[in-house]
Amino acid sequence: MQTQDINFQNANIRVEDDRTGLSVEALKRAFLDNLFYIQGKFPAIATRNDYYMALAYTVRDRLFRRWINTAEVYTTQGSRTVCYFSAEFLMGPHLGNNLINLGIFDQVKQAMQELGLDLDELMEQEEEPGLGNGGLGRLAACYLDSMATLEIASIGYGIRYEFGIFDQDIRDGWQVESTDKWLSYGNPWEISRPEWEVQVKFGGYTEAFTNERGQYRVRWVPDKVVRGVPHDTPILGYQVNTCNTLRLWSSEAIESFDFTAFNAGDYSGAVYKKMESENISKVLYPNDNMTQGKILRLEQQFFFVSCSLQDMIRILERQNISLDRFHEKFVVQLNDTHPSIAIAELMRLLMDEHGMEWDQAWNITSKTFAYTNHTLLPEALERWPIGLFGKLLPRHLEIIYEINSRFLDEVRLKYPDDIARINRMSLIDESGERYVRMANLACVGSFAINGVAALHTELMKKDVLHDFYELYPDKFNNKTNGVTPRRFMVLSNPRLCRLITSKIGHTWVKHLDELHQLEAYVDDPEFRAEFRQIKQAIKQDLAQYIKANYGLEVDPASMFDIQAKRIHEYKRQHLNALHIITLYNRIKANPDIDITPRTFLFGGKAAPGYFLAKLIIKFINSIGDVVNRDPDVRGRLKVLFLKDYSVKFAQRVYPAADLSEQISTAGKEASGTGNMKFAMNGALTIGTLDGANVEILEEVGAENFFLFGMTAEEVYAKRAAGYNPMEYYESDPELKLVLDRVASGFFSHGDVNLFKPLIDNLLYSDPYFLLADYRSYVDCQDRVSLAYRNQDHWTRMSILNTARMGKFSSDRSIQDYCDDIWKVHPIKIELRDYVQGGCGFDGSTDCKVVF
Ligand code: 26W
Repeated sequence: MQTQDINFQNANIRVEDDRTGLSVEALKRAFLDNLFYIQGKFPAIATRNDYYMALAYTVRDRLFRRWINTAEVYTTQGSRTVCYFSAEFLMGPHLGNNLINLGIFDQVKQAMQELGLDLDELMEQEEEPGLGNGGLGRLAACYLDSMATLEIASIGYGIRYEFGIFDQDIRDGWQVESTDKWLSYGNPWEISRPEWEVQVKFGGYTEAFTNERGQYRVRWVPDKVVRGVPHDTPILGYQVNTCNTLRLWSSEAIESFDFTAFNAGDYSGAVYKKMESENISKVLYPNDNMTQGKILRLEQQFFFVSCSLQDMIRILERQNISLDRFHEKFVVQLNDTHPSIAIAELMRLLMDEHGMEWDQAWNITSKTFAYTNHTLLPEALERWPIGLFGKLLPRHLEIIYEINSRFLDEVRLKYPDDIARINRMSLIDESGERYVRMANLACVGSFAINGVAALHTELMKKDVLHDFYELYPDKFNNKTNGVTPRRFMVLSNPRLCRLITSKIGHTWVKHLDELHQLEAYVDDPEFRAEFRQIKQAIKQDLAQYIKANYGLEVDPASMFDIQAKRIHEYKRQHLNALHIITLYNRIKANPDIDITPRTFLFGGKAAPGYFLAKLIIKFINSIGDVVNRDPDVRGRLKVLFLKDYSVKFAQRVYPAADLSEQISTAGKEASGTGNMKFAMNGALTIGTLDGANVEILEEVGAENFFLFGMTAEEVYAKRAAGYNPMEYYESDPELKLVLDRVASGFFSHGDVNLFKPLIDNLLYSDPYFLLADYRSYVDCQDRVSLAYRNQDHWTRMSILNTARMGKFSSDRSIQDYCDDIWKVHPIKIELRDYVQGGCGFDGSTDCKVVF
């Protein structure tokens, strides 16, 4: 770069004004500049997307200054960096969030208005990166926001899927999937860094040899090598200058064509190899809580983990820090077991590529990783058939065998002759076909293991990871999940936030506990009225959206009863459906019955291969078809399935809810995070004692929460005693009528077969105890209906929910991770002036920026 030629003095003025200036004038100028010089358009012919892109680049410039600044400080000050390894990051749209965190939302709104544009419309234009399925991916995104806000040096490492979670359409009541082409208009928020690409090996074989110093070594001879190219997205904290990095890897072929094959005339063979390499980061697996055992999935996991660890080693080398100190400079948080192959890969890198001996490599590795468990469902526990694993990762299988043999010696020492225990704890499942157990690997290779809510951590210790808890009790800890109030309050619910700020000031956004101060206003009728009017106005907006997009009239005065989350039997959307039919039956039996009007809204995707989940969607839509049209109902009940639930849409839904449905079978939902987002926005929860519901109940008080259903212990006991759902069917006439109506074809145009799999499942096995919880649920819903009739009291409860949700900020979660697991501290980033200050360009400092 010809840096000497730059006239710094003049450049400085320009940089300040058009690239970094935050005034309305500077923003307008920069926006038009970007429209001309990046989009190549003038206003008369620019599309809405051109405007969105021009604005995105305008905002990006403001991020870059802070990003470079942050990278420089991290490089020169050498701090411990948290590396968050996750196969999913469900970031949601970037534009609005960056405006909030930069503190320029109002300025940009005004700038756009002065140019005749509407900021809301431009934000609507953004195609969100749906690089995750649900809770786990969204949690990773909230945690990046909080780490930056708390000024913690961190990198999010993951996969840049070309196609994220599928788009969902509903046709004839059924879910129909189509590919998510989020990159088709380009992505202004990322910057690719081909100069930092790495290579990743797959397959082949290993061979032992003795090196020149007479040491035993192993060499891995792969049969496939692919390139990993990093794509970086800046992650700015709220009202700080810390701007961290989300680094996502995309896979590419080593050579565009395999020229040996090409020259030999095998053109299609050569092209095939390229395609195969690029397949690795092609598409997100759309399963949530269900393993599929596909080789491509293991390739994805190994690919991003290997890229990331090599990247971390490169960063250390550039800083001239010895690899012996890897664990001092980095801590890696494993977001579930999906990245747990990292434990074997770090061992391999340290030993085979960097010449370390086993003991030293293990010392480093076992001080580097911490593991978060996100699910107790047995079908979600990852295990790979040995044959498949060894074929793809022959060297890692050897390393895992060695870790296992040393580990089992330790177990034997503590529990001599306890063969059953040794079999359970082995990294290899040998009870039938042999498998590698990824959770066991994660437990052995990590210095900390945590669950995501108090109840979940207890159940984890009691059940799935019990043996590991007995062996390593000190490794176990709880870190209750949290969500970012920036996206899920400030951005999504500006009206409520203005009201809150008018009463208690603005610092609550960073210190969510301060919401407690709202309790002082709960008896103030004016405050209650304002609070209620805001909810009403938001419901009105959603009603309008529904009318425009679905042609359905819903009454904003009715109770908005919402269940929005992945569709899964354990989450029991069908229990909610049974309640709707119950109310419908009551109306049919007595058309003049006094029923609290409700609008039932559902949203969520089903895994494409999950038959019953897809049937539940059809079931809800079929109920809607009947209920919404029945003149007897006279608009008192409305049922709607909102298609293509996403982060963007979630932001619209949470603030509009009166009632939040958190009705999973106790013991099944690890935490839940939607439950927190609803409650923060003043929805009341109807829920079981499951996941974080337990802690929400504890915070808001039993009088402000609608609790029903069996406890986890009661569920276990009932299962152990032999559960017979038929008994409930026989003994509860209201329940019987509901199921009989469905079975009779009432909701399926007389087709008695359509919902038979669902009904049979409930009557003959009911693995999630819907029938056992039905009565308690319906009675509780009756209490909800009654409570809603006293709007003043309802609002009071609603305010207390918002006021008492401080614990569930992801800032609190991240602070706990920092204190108890990562042992890291904030690093203040002072904004400095690059052009005048130097940063190596003009020789005034000797820093090297390596991020
Ligand atoms: C390998 C297939 C697979 C895919 C995703 C297995 C498991 C998963 C995730 C762990 C599922 C998931 O998202 N779990 C959710 O994690 C949230 C964040 O901790 C919790 O709030 C939810 O309760 C939990 O279901």
